[in-house]
Amino acid sequence: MAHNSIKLYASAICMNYLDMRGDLETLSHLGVDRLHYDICDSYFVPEFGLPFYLVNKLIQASDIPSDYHLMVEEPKRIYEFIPKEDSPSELPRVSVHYEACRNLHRELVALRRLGFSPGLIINPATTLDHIEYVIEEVNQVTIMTVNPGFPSQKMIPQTMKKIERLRQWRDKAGYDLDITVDGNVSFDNIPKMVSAGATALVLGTSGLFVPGQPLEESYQQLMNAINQGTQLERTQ
Ligand code: S6P
Ligand code: MG
Repeated sequence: MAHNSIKLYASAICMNYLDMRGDLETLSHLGVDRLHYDICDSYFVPEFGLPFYLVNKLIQASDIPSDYHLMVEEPKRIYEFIPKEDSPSELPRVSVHYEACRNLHRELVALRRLGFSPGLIINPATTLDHIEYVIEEVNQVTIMTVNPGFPSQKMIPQTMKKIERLRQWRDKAGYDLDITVDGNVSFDNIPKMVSAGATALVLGTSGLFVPGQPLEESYQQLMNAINQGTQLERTQ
């Protein structure tokens, strides 16, 4: 579902672990576009993320398309564990980090060959120049607005410039790709992110799964923040 044409990805690692089925039903009802799965190897980032046995359960229990964020060194080692979904309305999107791949082009081509929609993610310190020669292989570029690894961090302000530049580059070249932001996508930061040119938002503890607050209430705040962003003049 388009929300003012901004896509919403709910970050599964931030769900209520004691009522995941309830959260899934609400997210489905709210019409989120994808469930975002943080997969970690405790090496690229010092965390373990979501195990595939839990991811499989969530996939079986809902028909929300997937968005995998592989925070994993040499991610081709784990492609075989990514669940093959039955007749998904959208191909599962699988994104790898520029910083984690020795042969990035080969990894991205392999993802498409395996039936996934390939995506690429860059860390706050990585410039856009690094992805110039592979951008046409992907359906999504994710700008990390925090360093990867954990929810509940503070957005790094310099990353806003990168969203703007990527949007200008995409529009000028006519690339058909999602510009996604991940990290502290909060009600306060969303207007800036949307006006900078983001087309998809990864929503965690600061923009959807706000502790102690029902998802429906967060969703209303989220819609207001997106509307604010779309009404602001596009930043240059
Ligand atoms: C961070 C991870 C994210 C978080 C999510 C947290 O390493 O890639 O996907 O799970 O963004 O959101 P928040 O609002 O707590 O920063
Ligand atoms: Mg993530």
